[in-house]
Amino acid sequence: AKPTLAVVGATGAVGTVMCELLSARKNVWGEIRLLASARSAGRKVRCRGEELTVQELTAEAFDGVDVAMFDVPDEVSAQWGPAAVARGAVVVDNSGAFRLDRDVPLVVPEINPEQVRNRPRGIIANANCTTLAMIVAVAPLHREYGLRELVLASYQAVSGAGQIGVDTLYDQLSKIAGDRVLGSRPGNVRQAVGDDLGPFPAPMALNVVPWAGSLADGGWSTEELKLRNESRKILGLPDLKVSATCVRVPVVTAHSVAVHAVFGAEVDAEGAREALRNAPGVILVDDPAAGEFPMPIDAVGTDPSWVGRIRRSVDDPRALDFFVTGDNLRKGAALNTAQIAELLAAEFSSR
Ligand code: 11C
Repeated sequence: AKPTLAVVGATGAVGTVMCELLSARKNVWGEIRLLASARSAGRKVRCRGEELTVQELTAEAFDGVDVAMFDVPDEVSAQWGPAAVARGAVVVDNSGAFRLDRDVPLVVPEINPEQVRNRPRGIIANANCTTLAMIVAVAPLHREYGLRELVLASYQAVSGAGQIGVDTLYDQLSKIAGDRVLGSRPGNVRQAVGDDLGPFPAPMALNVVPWAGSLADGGWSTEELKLRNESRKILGLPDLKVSATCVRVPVVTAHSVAVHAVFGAEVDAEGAREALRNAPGVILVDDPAAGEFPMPIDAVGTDPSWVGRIRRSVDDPRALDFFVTGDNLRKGAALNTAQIAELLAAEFSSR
């Protein structure tokens, strides 16, 4: 029989995309059970052509579940992930709760699919959306040239902060629409937007905010440290040097990253393009003369990471600079989770 799947957090921003993906991808699942907090229980959601009723998240709800995908905040995963395992499910968790646990593999199917079987806790982690967009493009270059260091600047969409982030940006845009003076005087935008900043520390409309996540030691943000720690774990490079600056921009969906990557060997831009042209999960969009760049407005709603602006550093023959954009709700979250879960479904079916 086909395995039973539970989707925990089915009504959130990522859960909604997950239901779209389950409708569009190969049908490898038997029953699909949608779970959410008591507040959302009873809602009807279309998934795989069926109208499913969202059930309340309880321990019993995992009875008979083979694979449970979690698209919920860290503390919800920390509590309910082990509860699902105790009921016999393998958990694929999209939160940050387990990513750096030694007994939990951090899997990107294009890079380290074999790690799926190495899951002593019964939990497999999905990386942060910014890490995922970037790492799919970095891994093939690492294989070609041997990565030593990453210097990153992100341009993160508001949907990374969930549906509340999206609603906040649209509300702010509607408040400022039509005013052609705003943005040219200090304080104007703050005044027009008002006090409702949603999940952000400053207005998002007509602005960029050099902050994502929460404050960690040394002035770093947790998001910046996730980029470092997760990249090291996924690539199996515990000593990789990574410096990141994470910035929120007024884009609805698709995170971008400007990457400066230093390798052990000399690089050339055409060789890098060739490696990326043949890489899974990557689309090369690199023709500045024709106005072709990787951009959120094109990458949104698509599966691959879009890569372009590939240049060899003028000052270091071992370094490449490039720009990558990926849909943070798809490859950055729901798609990668679905891909991992499908590896599990294949494993269960071959038993
Ligand atoms: C953001 N990347 O854009 C974050 C959201 O660790 O899964 C995802 C946080 C995480 O705000």
